[in-house]
Amino acid sequence: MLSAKSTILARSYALFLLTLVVGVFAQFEWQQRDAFDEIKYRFDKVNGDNCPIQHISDLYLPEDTVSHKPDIKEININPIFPNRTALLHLHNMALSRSFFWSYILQSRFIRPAINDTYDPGMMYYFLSTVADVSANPYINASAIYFAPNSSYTSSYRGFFNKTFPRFGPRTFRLDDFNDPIHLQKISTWNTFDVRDLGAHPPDTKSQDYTSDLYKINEWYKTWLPDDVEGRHDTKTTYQVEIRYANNTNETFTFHGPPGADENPGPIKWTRPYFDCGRSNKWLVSAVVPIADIYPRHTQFRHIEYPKYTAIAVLEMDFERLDINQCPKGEGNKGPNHFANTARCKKETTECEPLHGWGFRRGGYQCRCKPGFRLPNVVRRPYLGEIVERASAEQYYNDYDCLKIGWVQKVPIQWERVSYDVREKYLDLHPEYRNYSTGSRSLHEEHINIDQVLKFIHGVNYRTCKNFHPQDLILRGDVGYGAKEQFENEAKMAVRLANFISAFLQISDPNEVYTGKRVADKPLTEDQMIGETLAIVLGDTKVWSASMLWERNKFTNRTYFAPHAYKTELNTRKFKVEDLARLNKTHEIYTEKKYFKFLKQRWSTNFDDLETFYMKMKLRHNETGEYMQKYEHYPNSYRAASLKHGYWAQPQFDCDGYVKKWLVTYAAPFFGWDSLKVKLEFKGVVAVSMDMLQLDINQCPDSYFEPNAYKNTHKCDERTSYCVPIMGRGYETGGYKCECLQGYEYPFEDLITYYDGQLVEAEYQNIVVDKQSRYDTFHCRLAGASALQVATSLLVSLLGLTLILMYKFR
Ligand SMILES: *[C@@H]1O[C@H](CO)[C@@H](O)[C@H](O)[C@H]1NC(C)=O
Ligand SMILES: *[C@@H]1O[C@H](CO)[C@@H](O)[C@H](O)[C@H]1NC(C)=O
Ligand SMILES: *[C@@H]1O[C@H](CO)[C@@H](O)[C@H](O)[C@H]1NC(C)=O
Ligand SMILES: *[C@@H]1O[C@H](CO)[C@@H](O)[C@H](O)[C@H]1NC(C)=O
Ligand SMILES: *[C@@H]1O[C@H](CO)[C@@H](O)[C@H](O)[C@H]1NC(C)=O
Ligand SMILES: *[C@@H]1O[C@H](CO)[C@@H](O)[C@H](O)[C@H]1NC(C)=O
Ligand SMILES: *[C@@H]1O[C@H](CO)[C@@H](O)[C@H](O)[C@H]1NC(C)=O
Ligand SMILES: *[C@@H]1O[C@H](CO)[C@@H](O)[C@H](O)[C@H]1NC(C)=O
Ligand SMILES: *[C@@H]1O[C@H](CO)[C@@H](O)[C@H](O)[C@H]1NC(C)=O
Ligand SMILES: *[C@@H]1O[C@H](CO)[C@@H](O)[C@H](O)[C@H]1NC(C)=O
Ligand SMILES: *[C@H]1O[C@H](CO)[C@@H](O)[C@H](O)[C@H]1NC(C)=O
Repeated sequence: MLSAKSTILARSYALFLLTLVVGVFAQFEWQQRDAFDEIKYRFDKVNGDNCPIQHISDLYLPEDTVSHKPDIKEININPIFPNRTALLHLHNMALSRSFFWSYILQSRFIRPAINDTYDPGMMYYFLSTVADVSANPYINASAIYFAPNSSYTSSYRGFFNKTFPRFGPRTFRLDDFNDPIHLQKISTWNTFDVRDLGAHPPDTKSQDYTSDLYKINEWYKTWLPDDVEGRHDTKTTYQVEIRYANNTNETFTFHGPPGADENPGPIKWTRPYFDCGRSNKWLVSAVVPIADIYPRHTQFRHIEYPKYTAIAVLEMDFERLDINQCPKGEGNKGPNHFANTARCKKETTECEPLHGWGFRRGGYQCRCKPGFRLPNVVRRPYLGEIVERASAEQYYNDYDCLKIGWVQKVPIQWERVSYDVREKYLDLHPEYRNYSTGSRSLHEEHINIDQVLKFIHGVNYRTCKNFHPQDLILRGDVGYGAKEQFENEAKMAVRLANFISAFLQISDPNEVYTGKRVADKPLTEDQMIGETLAIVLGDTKVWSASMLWERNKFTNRTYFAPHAYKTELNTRKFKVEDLARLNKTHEIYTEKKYFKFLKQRWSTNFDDLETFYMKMKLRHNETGEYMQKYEHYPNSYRAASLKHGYWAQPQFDCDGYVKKWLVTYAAPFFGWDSLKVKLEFKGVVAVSMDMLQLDINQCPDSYFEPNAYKNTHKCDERTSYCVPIMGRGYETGGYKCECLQGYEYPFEDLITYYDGQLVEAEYQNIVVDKQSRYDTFHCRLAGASALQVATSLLVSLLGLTLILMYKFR
C-alpha cells in the first residue's frame, strides 16, 4: 500500500520534472539565439564613449548585413521596392554629386586660361554637403574627401596652382534636442554639424582620413589613392552639348565616374561602420569617385592624366535599413546575413517581408501557403512582431494555417458565358457598354480604363502633332502615384533648390576675412549648368532638369535658365540648353505654369519655410592645422522642403526637348532682396519624369484620393479584395484579388490569389463575347468543402441507423 503510494508520488514527481525540463528546453529552443541576436549584440556593444578603444574589427559589421543593395545595372529593368527607395536615393545622390564635381573641376577647359582657378570656393563645398543632408531626412551625412595635395581652391589669396594637403568638407545631422537654439526641446533634425576634416595638425596621423590609423575610413580606400601615371584612357568620358543663350554651341567632354555598364560600376558600398568620434552612429555609405585632370597647369598636356582626385561619400543610418528575415528564395537571393531568422511556421505558412521596420526583429508576416487558408477568426496574415513575442505555448498552438479541404484543378477548358451572366458583368462596369474613345475618354464620369490607356499610349513623337495641344495636357489625377513613386526624383530638385537658397543667404561675396582667406565668388553659369546636368546624370528616371531664374536675379543676366536633358536611356551623351535664348514674350520660360504658380505662392509670405541651422568649423589656414568656428556661428538659412514644391499636370510637349508624357515637379529657391533685409523668390528648380514609368493603382481608395483609375479593378467584390502589385507599369492588371476573411482560394495553384492581368484579360473576353473563365474568379466560402463532407457523413450515418433499426426490429 505504502509502496504503491510512494510509486505514484515518485511518478507524479518525475512527470512534473519532465514537464519542467521539456517546458524550459522548449522555451529555449523557441527563443534560440540566431544571426540577428549576434549582430544586435555587436551593434549595442559600441558607443560614442568606448569606440576609440575598440578593436578595429568591432567597428564594422559584416558586409551581408545590408542586403538587397540597389544595383545600377538593374535600376531600369526591375522595380525598386519601397524597402529600398531610401538606399536608392543615397546611391543616386552620391552619383549625382560625383558627376557635378567632376564636371565643375574640369570645366576650366571650356574657359579661357587665366592665372587663377575657376574652382568653387570652400563655402560652395560646405553648403553643397549641407544641402545633400537637409533636403533628405534619410541621408544623415554627406562628405567629399580629397586625395592628398589634390584640391585646388579659390578661397585663399595667392594660392594659384597650390593645393590643400587634405580637404574633407563633411556635414552630418545633429540631434538638436538639447540645443539652446531650439527652446521648445524637440528634435527638429534641422541642425547640422559642418566641418572640414582636412584641418588637423600635420603630425596627428590618427586624425588624417587617409591614414590607416583613422580606422573607420574604409570609404577612402575604395577608390583612392588612384595610381594611373602614364595612362590617359582609364576614365570614362561623358559628353555634353551645350547651347548658350547667345546661340553658340559647345561640346564638352569630361571624365567622370565609371559608367553603369562597367565593372566595377560607379558605386561602391562600404560595410556598416561605427562613425566613431563624429556622429557616433552605425552608418552605411555609398562611395563614388570624382575625376579631374591632374596635375594642373604644367603646360604639357601629356603629363596631365585623368585621375580620381576625390570621393563623394553619402551616408545613412544602418538602423533605418530594412532587413529581410525570410528564408532565401525568390526575392531574397543575394547574400543576406539575416536570412532564415523569421519565425513563421514553415509547414503551413510562408514568410513575406514588410517594409519600414529598419533593423528590428519582426519586419515580416506569415502568409498561408498555397492550399492553406487562415482560420475563420483571423483577419490578416500573422505579423512577425506578434509571432516573435509569443510564449512557447502560444507559438506551438497558434499561427498555423488550415488545410483547404478539397482543391479544384485550374480549369483548362472554358466556355463562352451565357447571355445573362455577360449582362450581369457588364452591368457591374457600365463604362464598357457605352464609352467614348481618344482624348474624350478621359472626360467621362466613369472612365473606361482601356480606352484611356489606349489614347495615352497612342500619343508619341510621331503622332503628337495630330492632337489638339489642349488634349496633350492631362488631368492631374492621371499621374496619381507620382508623388510617392517619383519622390526621390523630386528630392533631387529640392536638394538643388536648397543649395541655392543656402548659398544666396549664407555666402556674401563682399565679405572680408582676416588673413588670406577670400569669400566665395557669386554662383557662376558653369556651376549652375553643372548642377542641373548632375541631376539628369545621377538619376536615370529624370529625363530633364531645369533651373529657372527669375528675371534679373542671376548675376549679370536678365534671364538665365539652364535646361539639361537626355533623349535616350542608358546614354553618355547629354544636352544642355539655356532657355533664356527663347526670349519672345510668349515663349519665355517665366510664363510656364509651375513657375508662375510658385512665384505667386512665394511672393510675400515665407513663414512656412523650413529653417536649417549650421554649426560650421573651418580650417585655421591654408595648410589646415586645426578647426576653428566660422565667423558666423551658428548660422541658419531658410529653404523649401518637399511639400513646398508643385506637381504639374502630366503633359506631352510636342515641341519640347523630351517627347514623352512628362510629370514635372518644381521647387522654389530664395535669397535676400537687394537691401538684405527680407527673403525673396529667386526662381525654381524643376525635374521631369516619364509618366509611363508609374505603376497605376486600380484598387478602391478614399474619395479624396486624386486617382483617375481608382476602383477600375475587376475583382469579385463579394468574396475578394483588390491589392496593388508593384512594378507592372502603366498598364491594367497591376493588382491581385485576395480572398476576404472567411473565403478561400479554391484552385490547386502556386499562388493564392487571382492575378489582375488575368482578371482583366478574361473580362475583356466577356466584353467582346468570347470564351472566358472570368466567371470562375471568385473565392469559395471557407470550410464549404469540409461542410459537404460532414453532411454526407451525417446522411450516410442516418441511413445506416435506419437500415440497422429496420433489420433488428
Ligand atoms: C600666367 O603666368 C605665366 C607665368 O607666370 C605667364 O607666362 C602666362 O602668360 C600667364 N597667363 C595668363 C593667361 O595670364
Ligand atoms: C603633399 O605636399 C606636401 C608639401 O608640398 C608634401 O610634403 C607631401 O609629401 C605631399 N603629400 C603627398 C602624399 O604627395
Ligand atoms: C533676345 O535675345 C536676343 C539674342 O540673344 C537679343 O539680341 C535680344 O535683345 C533679346 N530680346 C529681349 C527682349 O531680351
Ligand atoms: C556665348 O555665351 C557663352 C557663355 O555665356 C560664352 O562663353 C561665349 O563666349 C559666348 N559666345 C559669343 C560668340 O558671344
Ligand atoms: C546649335 O545646335 C542646334 C542643334 O542642337 C542647331 O539647331 C543650331 O543651329 C546650332 N547653332 C549653331 C550656332 O551652330
Ligand atoms: C603647377 O604645379 C605643377 C606641379 O604641381 C607644376 O608642374 C607646374 O609647373 C605648375 N604650374 C605653374 C604655372 O606654376
Ligand atoms: C523588399 O521587398 C521586396 C518585395 O516585397 C522583397 O522581395 C525584398 O526581399 C525586400 N527586401 C528587404 C531587404 O526586406
Ligand atoms: C451613350 O452615351 C451618350 C452620351 O454619353 C448618350 O447620349 C447615349 O444615349 C448613350 N447610349 C446608351 C446606349 O446608353
Ligand atoms: C558682372 O559684370 C561686371 C561688369 O561687367 C563684372 O565686373 C563682374 O565680374 C561680373 N560678374 C560676374 C559674376 O561675372
Ligand atoms: C598655418 O598656421 C600654422 C599655425 O598657426 C602656422 O604654423 C603655419 O605657418 C600657417 N601656414 C601658413 C601657410 O600660413
Ligand atoms: C538619421 O536619419 C534617420 C531617419 O530620418 C533618423 O531617424 C535618425 O535619427 C537620424 N540620425 C541622426 C544622428 O540624426
